[in-house]
Amino acid sequence: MKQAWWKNAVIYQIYPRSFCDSNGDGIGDLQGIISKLDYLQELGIDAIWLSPIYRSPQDDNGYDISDYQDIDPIFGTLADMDELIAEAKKRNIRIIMDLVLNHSSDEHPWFLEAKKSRDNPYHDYYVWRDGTEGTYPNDLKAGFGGPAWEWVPECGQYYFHQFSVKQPDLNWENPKVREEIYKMIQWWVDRGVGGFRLDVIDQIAKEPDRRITADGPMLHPYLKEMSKAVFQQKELVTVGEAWSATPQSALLFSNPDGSELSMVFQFEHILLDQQPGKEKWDLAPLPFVTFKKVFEKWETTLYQKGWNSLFFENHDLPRSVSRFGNDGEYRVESAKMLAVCLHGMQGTPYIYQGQELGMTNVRMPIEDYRDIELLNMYRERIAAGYPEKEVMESVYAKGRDNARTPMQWNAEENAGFTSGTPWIKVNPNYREINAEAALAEEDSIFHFYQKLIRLRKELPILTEGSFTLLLPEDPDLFAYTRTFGTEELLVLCNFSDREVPCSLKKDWEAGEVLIANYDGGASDSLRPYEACMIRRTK
Ligand code: TEU
Ligand code: CA
Repeated sequence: MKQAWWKNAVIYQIYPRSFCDSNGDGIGDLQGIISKLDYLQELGIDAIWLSPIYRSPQDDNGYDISDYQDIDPIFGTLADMDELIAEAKKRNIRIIMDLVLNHSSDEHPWFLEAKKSRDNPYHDYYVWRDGTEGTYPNDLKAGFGGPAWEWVPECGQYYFHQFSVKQPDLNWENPKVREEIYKMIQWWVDRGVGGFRLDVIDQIAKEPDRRITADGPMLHPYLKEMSKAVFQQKELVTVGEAWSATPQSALLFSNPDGSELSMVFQFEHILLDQQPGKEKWDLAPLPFVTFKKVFEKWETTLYQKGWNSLFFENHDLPRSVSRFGNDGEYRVESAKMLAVCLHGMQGTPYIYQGQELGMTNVRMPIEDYRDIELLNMYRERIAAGYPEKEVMESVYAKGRDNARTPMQWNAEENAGFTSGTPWIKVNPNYREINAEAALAEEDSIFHFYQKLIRLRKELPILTEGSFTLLLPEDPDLFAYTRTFGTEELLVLCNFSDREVPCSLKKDWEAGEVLIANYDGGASDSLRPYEACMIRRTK
């Protein structure tokens, strides 16, 4: 059987609002993306995951959809979308759409009908519970703060929302909802899209009365039904976002028989640098040894029985160079080291826009932030008496806007992102960190990523090889091997800003260095954030 194309693919995520603005209104758009396709082709990626561009009131930057079959005017038109799909195709790039199926916008026609009365034909498209005003059905909380229930006087009922009040949860128990969704997905497949990323897919099968939000009993049956209805055609790739995923559930999600999805995004490595049992805003240092063991667990459990997706960044997360590397003195070295660490593993790697430039977190006054999650948290914590300084430290470390400042294209005003006023401020470091500078420099992070992507195409061991963690207890080094037939690959990464002794390099002296972020150097130590990949034959 032919290997699925996405097994040695690298996928690039675009957050359209912040990528490239073609018409000066300060918001990135589809024509802006089209104008940068050559850049992406040069990087070498196989597919683009587009964060939502559907019609939306933009309460949560497009993750609140009011028409699944239209493009929001701020991003362009359906004709622009067709053009993007066609232009990408010319460059062998597939377009992956972001499907938000757990909830819609409260401005979606279904919801506008549903909230009119209990006997409206669309009422049952959403999740309602009886009650009296002021007494919530239960104490479930919404993702973006406050209760998960909102009162609608016309119905004398509450609707359920796991995210903002403007994101009512769809009722997957209703077969009509599922049918409408499959029809809509097929419509996009027919337009030529190459796959889908499924937003919070583990939350669709909720049972709020039993306080079940993620991973409900009906989740996998629904996924199997949807997969059969629309995903098993045209080599589509599907990746589910699943914060609740465990290696065991991932074996179901990514079963190689194709009965559910191609792969899931799991977040175990992302949830480590916070205080146990608390929120992401409650900061804690990264437990590095656990971090390595988490990857080991995922790499070994899914080997030949499932499929991993590999990522350090996305539009909800801080910049990896600031979070796991060093965004000061060793920014370039550590950005490359993180790339080697991730791209050496088995699974499909994802690059989030700007990661290939080593873009960093940002620090701004609170008025300059735009994210609903961050702003709600700020208000709640200040009201609860947290010191302002502490709240801002959480914002700087974990706020989603870290990833949403405009893409840095060049050293001109607003980083070349827009000729107008950007919807969110540009990171002031754009004069140094930008695509134009990276393209001009042979040793740039961009060219390093380009090489890693090429290696994945050339070396089957990167796609197929088994994973063995070395030096599991080492507090600074992340070292592992991949093995495939008679070939072996060593991946060696120093996560510290100090020179660290290491004998592995010497052991592998006879091997071929495939990629490294330093030249030469001692054979018995690794310099700050040094990383390399070495191949040998047994
Ligand atoms: O994110 C899922 C989600 O649970 C987020 O709220 C996540 O926990 C948070 O951003 C991390 O701090 C998805 C989308 O990726 C996100 O952008 C949306 O806001 C959310 O779903 C609602 O659709
Ligand atoms: Ca625009």
